Parts: sequence; structure tokens; C-alpha cells
Amino acid sequence: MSEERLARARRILAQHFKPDLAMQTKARNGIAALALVSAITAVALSCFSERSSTTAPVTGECQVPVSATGSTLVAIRDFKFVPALVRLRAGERVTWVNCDPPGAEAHTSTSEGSAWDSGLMAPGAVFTFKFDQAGTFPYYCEPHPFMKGSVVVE
Ligand SMILES: [Cu+2]
Repeated sequence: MSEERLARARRILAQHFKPDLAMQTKARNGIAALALVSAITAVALSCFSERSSTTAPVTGECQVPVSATGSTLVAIRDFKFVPALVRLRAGERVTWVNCDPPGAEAHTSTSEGSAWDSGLMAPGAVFTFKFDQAGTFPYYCEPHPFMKGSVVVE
């Protein structure tokens, strides 16, 4: 094989490999996105698994909608906000999900400083709020004021 032919072969190879590399990168990003969705699903499903260890059978839905992707999730169950304290950066969101079974009581996420109020959330209901300002934001459940939580925005 002459030098010229070798050079031509290398050029052709280079042309063919570049798009392949680009595709591999895309695929990796796709897998990363998938992993993120799986992580969020796992958090949502933990509502089921943790509840299944109690005596009450789990029949309720506790699914997080696609729009909640990128949110910090707080589950409401057994008269608690879980986790009770979340930390985020300004501009991020928190999504509360009522993970109690159907027929259980409605709850709210109500800011003590009236920055937000979800209104009554029936089991399965979801509420999202975006925190644009830094600070500590305590909140409670209006029907059950002993239910308390806090959002710390840095
Ligand atoms: Cu409540």
C-alpha cells in the first residue's frame, strides 16, 4: 500500500469515527438522564416500600410527575414531612407529595412567612414551589400544626 493510499484510508477512518464518538457521548448522556429518572422514581417508590412494612396495605398512588424532575422531594406520610429539613440553592424547587393511602387525611405545606401555601393536598397530590431567595423557610401543615418542616436556601 502506498503512502498516499494509507493517508486516504486514515482520513476516511477519521471521518467515520468522529460521528461514532459523538453518538457514544449522546448515549452516555442518555444513560445519565435515565439514571437520574431512576433515582427520582426510587425516591417516589420508597413511599410504597416503607409503607409496606406497616400493617396497612399499600394501595395508594405516590407517583412523582415528570415536571418534578429537578426538584427536591419531600414526602408527606404518617403525619410527617420526610425529610423534615431540606437544603437547596436559590432558584431550586421543592416538590411535596402526599404519600398517604387513599382515604387518608389531606395535608398542606404552608409557609410560616406566607411565602407559599399548597392548599389541601389529598393523598397522591403534589405541590411544587420554587425558592428564589436565600433564607430559612419554616413551614407546617395547616390541619395538623404539629407537622413541621424547614427549607434552607443557600
Ligand atoms: Cu397534615
